[in-house]
Amino acid sequence: MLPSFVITGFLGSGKTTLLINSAKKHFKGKKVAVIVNEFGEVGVDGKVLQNTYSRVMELPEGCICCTLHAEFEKSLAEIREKYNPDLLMVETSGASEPFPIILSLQNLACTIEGIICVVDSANFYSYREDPTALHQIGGSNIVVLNKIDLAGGEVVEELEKEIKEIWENYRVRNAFTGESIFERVAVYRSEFGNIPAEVFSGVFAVERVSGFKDHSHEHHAESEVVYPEGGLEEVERFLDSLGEDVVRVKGIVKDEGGAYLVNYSFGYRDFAPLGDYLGRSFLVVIKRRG
Ligand SMILES: Nc1nc2c(ncn2[C@@H]2O[C@H](COP(=O)(O)OP(=O)(O)OP(=O)(O)O)[C@@H](O)[C@H]2O)c(=O)[nH]1
Ligand SMILES: [Mg+2]
Repeated sequence: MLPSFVITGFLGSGKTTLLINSAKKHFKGKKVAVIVNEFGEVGVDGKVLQNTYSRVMELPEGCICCTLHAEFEKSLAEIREKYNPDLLMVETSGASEPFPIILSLQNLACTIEGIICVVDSANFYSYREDPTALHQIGGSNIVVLNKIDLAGGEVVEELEKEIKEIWENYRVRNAFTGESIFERVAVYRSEFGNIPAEVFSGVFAVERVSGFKDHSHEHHAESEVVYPEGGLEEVERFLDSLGEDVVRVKGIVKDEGGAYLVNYSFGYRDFAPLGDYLGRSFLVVIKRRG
């Protein structure tokens, strides 16, 4: 059996950042494979994670929780065969729900060591009505309140209470017994996804689940790709011009000094230097659907 963790959470909440920081802190000397599924037809996270993990598989466009089952299973089989990892991390797209992936993983002889939902503490109040966001929390047994550096202490306090209420209302239950399928749940607070080693120690392993009633869901976001011709200055102007319906922009843009990873979520922007990149500059723009 291959131990696995699933990382879920709203667009831009800090899932990839958590994966990068966990590799540095907790996975030294371990063979860790990563599968990442992104919303939008061009993948960004795979390119970023490749600098940290030696085996990364990207599943772009389409959602592993509805249309990409077969692809997901194929990727997993390939990774196991070629790399024989000690541990698997799956980053799901910010627009998908964790539970169908849990069922797939189980069917593919993986144990579920934890389902981590990353919450953007600074912006939760602007996406808390989104049903996908609620199911992501209810379908997880570890919630990480991330970006606490951008949120006030009181807000984080309130948020923790609210997460526990959501857990009560949305927690995944066994369809026959009505019992929660999670034996242990916990809330952590973090900056840049830095969470303690105990999260990865096995204490949050989820029992094999069966009898779960799947529910259909819709995606409440849509994406497009734009190709900037200029450098970061042009990107700045583009970001300034965005409407409120845009919740996330990410991409790789070439400038005089080299390539940059561009991140924008809820008005915050960040340009981080990114080693070699020979492709064309692009930005994936994700909007709320009407
Ligand atoms: N200030 C602050 N910024 C953060 C923190 N965690 C992540 N970020 C920034 O938030 C942006 C988005 O982070 P990602 O890790 O790419 O988020 P994600 O959830 O993987 O995003 P998607 O895969 O697009 O859904 C990046 O610019 C990060 O540097 C944090 O704790 N504090
Ligand atoms: Mg990501």
